[in-house]
Amino acid sequence: MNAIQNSIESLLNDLGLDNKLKDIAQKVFSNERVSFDEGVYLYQYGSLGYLGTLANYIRNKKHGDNTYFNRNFHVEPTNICVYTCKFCSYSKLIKHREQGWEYSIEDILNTIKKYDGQPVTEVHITGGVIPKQDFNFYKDLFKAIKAHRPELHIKALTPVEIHYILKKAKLTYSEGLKELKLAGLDSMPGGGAEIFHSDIREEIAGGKCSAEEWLEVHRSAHALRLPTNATMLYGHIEKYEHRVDHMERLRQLQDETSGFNAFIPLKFRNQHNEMQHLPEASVIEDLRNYAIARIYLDNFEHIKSYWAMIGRNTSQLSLNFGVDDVDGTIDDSTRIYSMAGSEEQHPSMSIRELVQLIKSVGRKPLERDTIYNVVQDYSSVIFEEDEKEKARLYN
Ligand code: V47
Ligand code: SF4
Repeated sequence: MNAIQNSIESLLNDLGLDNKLKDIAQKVFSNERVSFDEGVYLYQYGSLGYLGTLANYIRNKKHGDNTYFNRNFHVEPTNICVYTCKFCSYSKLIKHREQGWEYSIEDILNTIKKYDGQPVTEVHITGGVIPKQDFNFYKDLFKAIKAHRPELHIKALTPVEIHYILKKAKLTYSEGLKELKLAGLDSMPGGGAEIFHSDIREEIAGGKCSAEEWLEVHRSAHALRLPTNATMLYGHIEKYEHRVDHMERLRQLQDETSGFNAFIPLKFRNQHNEMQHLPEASVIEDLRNYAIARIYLDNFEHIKSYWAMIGRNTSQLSLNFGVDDVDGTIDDSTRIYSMAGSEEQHPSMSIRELVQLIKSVGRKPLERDTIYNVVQDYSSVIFEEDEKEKARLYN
């Protein structure tokens, strides 16, 4: 045993940890993978301080202080949906379509045009699932967006939508995704994953694509060099072992393809949905969950706290619990979380606010594009308003 390992050993002894937590910490410090049982043990017995220390160690080793955000906006083509996920606060059934919205390609293009001349880099497109918005609708939509603004990155469609539209079009995932890519699709977001385990998935999201189908769509996307993200909806009826099972399946696919960019834990928000009787997870549990994700998903480069869903304060705290990305400017263009009770009722942050959020916890703000190329380093950019505030506080 070398000197560093000796001092880690004695530090761990001083912390009064049980042997299993000590072993897990040793594994993390020597870059070894944590097992399924150890993942469950972390959820059961890892304290916030312990988990934060390990996750922060990994985060700092991977990224130092680098913390990423982008300039993005969302398009939600419809909130009408053939599915009835119990956690969803946003969708309306087709029979109540008069209560929802359903945009045409022209409507969406008009939204895209509102950003002409603004330096946004990504449009995130996802929403409900309806027969009318089929494979050809999305192909034509992507072509129209690219014809208008070729450099705008299109991150669009989850396996829920892909599975539905391609089944209807009688195409395999690979055939369909190939055509969508040719039409302009650049990458896929991480939605629709919920909890993979069938005991939970059938209860909260019965009828939509299965875990195996979700994973297969991402496998096909990765084979076509379409990068994707992955999410996990936590804090409802699932148990700790279901969360670890979810991350285990993602870790295995990532071993196979290396196609995932970021993992995004999504906290279940309980307003205006069929599961509103369930309490929400605490902030402590949110932070523990980010930390365990950072520890367990050793082959994921990025862990994102989606500030529109978790709120900007928890997102800021998460930067010391394994998170290195907070998502983007959003420009009040998504309704999914405000309708579910997020504290961010009109999610929109300026570059200055994002930079301030990151800098004030001692991290380095980097604007990225969707695939994590750095667009601009903001660490030494000074905003006039912040200078004035500094002068007021100091003098
Ligand atoms: O799949 C719906 C979730 C997801 C609720 O890839 C809810 O960069 C909590 O996936 N409480 C869609 N969550 C959003 C999504 C996403 C968001 C930001 C960035 C990226 C990315 C992906 O929202 C759905 C579902 O899991 N969701 N309702 C709710 N009440
Ligand atoms: Fe439809 Fe998505 Fe809502 Fe489920 S979460 S009901 S698939 S919009």
